[in-house]
Amino acid sequence: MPQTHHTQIAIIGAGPAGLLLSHLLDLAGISSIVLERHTREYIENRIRAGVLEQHVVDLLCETGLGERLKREGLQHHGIHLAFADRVHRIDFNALIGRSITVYGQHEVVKDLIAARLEAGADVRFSVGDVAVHDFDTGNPAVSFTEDGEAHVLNCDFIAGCDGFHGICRPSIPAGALTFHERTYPFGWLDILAETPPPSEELIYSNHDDGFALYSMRGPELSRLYVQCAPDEDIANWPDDRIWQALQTRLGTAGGWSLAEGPIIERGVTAMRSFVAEPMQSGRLFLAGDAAHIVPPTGAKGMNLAVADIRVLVRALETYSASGDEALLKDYSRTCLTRVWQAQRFSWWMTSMLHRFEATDGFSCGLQLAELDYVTTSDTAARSLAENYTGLPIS
Ligand code: FAS
Ligand code: PHB
Repeated sequence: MPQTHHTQIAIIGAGPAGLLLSHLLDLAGISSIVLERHTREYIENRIRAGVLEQHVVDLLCETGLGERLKREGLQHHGIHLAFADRVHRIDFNALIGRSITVYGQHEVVKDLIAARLEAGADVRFSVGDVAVHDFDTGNPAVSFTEDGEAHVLNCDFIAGCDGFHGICRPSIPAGALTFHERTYPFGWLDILAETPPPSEELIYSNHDDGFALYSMRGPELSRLYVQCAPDEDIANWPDDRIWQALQTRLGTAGGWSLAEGPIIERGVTAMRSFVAEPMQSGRLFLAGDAAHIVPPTGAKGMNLAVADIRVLVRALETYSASGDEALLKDYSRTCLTRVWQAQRFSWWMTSMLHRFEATDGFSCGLQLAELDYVTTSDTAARSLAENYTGLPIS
């Protein structure tokens, strides 16, 4: 017989979405259990996003998770665009008085897990066979195995925070969701290298050889990306080829230099835009990558997950306090407004900065005109700055 448990909110996935949901629900006096298939160690060392929008930093600081973020996060007031042997700085501060913070997603996850466990929360790692049931009824449940034992978790609602490859979205009956997707004819080869970044701020480079991004995780730790084939075999990229590509695509216009150093992590990420609509089915609510994916050029992935969680917490809090389901019913519509804005911005940054196979003379001209406009018109630069630092939270 499976062991049975009860909680108000069953949360599938201990990524930024699932852990932040559990944290904010706890602050609202709502119980939850988080089920994660990987080990704690694995998810705390999984290198992913690195840019936090202002509203995310504010939320983490306001809810007791800002201590290390404030100490180790790198606040940036601009980014650099390099193209056609020119460089231009988009000055967020001068344009809109806002900033971003560079702080690794895995650091946010570490802080969240530490805070959850310190609060005595029920976060279960290395669980298996997670399946969701009866979310079209008033009594949803989640079954899972732990140390070979079968368990059933009865709950009021299920939060599907299990990412793009999770089980929650595919559990929703076919036909109930509509999918909108765009794939890109390239990917990103990413490295983490023990070397100082070429600039204190991020550099986005549109180069004849392809896109490159120069980011960081600290003054001696660079996070670097080069455009590659979508199904690139990393074995085709020995260290010297990676460094050659990064040196070339950095160019000379910015007067920057990139010192080569030990590469401690590398990978290839495919690029896609994806939206599932609606983001809910009965008492199952999808949040973050479980519902939408953006190409990382706009640095929106993790920030969108946080924005979804804000909306879901407010709706669950209102329901738990008064039984009023209006905000729960409106969850998808509310989230999707911001999701589509982030999709537009991420597609625009990706289209403006990457080399497409079919880049003919005309689309090349358009790309340069786009870059020329955004670097010579304050109105256009302000729009980029507003979207990059994070559109106002409703
Ligand atoms: P996550 O994918 O982070 O978390 C989902 C969790 O659910 C995972 O821990 C997973 O193990 C767990 N899970 C899945 N199936 C399960 C099951 N059946 N049972 C139990 N648990 C299950 N964004 C950027 O802005 N910049 C970047 O550079 C960047 N790089 C990225 C690189 C990669 C390889 C990926 C995949 C994404 C990247 N992103 C980046 C986007 C990323 O930041 C996501 O938007 C963010 O992780 C979304 O957070 P979650 O929705 O919590 O999903
Ligand atoms: C990162 O630092 O990992 C990063 C920054 C900006 C992006 C994508 C990734 O657009």
